[in-house]
Amino acid sequence: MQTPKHILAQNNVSPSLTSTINTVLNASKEIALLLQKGAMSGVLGSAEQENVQGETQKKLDVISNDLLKDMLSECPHVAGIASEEEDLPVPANADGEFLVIFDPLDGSSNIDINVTVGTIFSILPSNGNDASQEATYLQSGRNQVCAGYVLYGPSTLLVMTTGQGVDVFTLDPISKEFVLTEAQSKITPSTKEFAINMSNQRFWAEPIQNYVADMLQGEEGPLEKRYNMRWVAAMVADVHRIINRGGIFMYPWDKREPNKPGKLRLMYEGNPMAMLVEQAGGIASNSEMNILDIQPELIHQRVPVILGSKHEVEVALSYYN
Ligand code: AFP
Repeated sequence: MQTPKHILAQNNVSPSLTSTINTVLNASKEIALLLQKGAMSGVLGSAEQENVQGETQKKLDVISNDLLKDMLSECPHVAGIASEEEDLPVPANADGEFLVIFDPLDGSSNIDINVTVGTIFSILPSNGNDASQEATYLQSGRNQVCAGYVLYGPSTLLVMTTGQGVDVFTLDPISKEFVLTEAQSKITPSTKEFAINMSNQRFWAEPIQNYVADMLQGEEGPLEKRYNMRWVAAMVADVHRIINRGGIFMYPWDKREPNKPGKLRLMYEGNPMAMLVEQAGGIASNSEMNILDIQPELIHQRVPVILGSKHEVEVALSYYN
């Protein structure tokens, strides 16, 4: 039985980073327990407040955020945290080496209908800078020393990378340990499965309109393949399917809110997922460049996302040229 600690030791990950990751995992185990109890724990429904993105927070969004924030603040290696649910970065320990950035509960509209949600996390070096300042967090995804997600589905899974491939662990409900169940996961380069919210079609830019139209033509169209479509409304679950069996996931720029370049957040969703996808052999782009090379300007910055199986993402990007 190999736990994350064993794998991190094999990969020569420092004790301070291992301890930081372990703190995220301990919080995620508490979140998993609350989700399993569902309505019995009184945590479903709305918290009747909005987050900085103007979205109504679910009770579990707030509880998960507080659990991660409180536990990480106690970890001596954490200099500060940034969360999708917090307006501003939260400084923790002045001597901490790491910044932990997270979406505590991605796909929260799924909570009340008992469908998959997840915690997405990204860890950056603090480089001794002031963790109360947004500028300290504005590092490109290439600086991430760890990225991962915990998926709360029929079983609770941890999918993680420290830059040495992607490993998948399953939470053993008896021992309460994550156990390695797939080492060095790879995304198949070709696919016939796409994920996009089709209800936004009329708002998309021309390249994505054309690409999706060609996919919908199936074998008779220029792509000569019969595609299938899936959409879980939780990026964490859609990306997990792609890591497992390939596919392409798109949340492209659309003209609904022209001053927002996309729906998804660069630091909480784009960067960690891009690192996982790249480490698994796939590609993650904003249609113009690799997501990991974007220099963030704002902590809550949005980003268009096209990611997944290498060959299919290349085909999608060719429509932009
Ligand atoms: P929430 O966590 O606010 O529910 O948003 C989830 C998400 O950011 C991402 O995980 C999904 O892929 C996407 O939104 C779903 O968006 P639609 O509402 O367009 O389906």
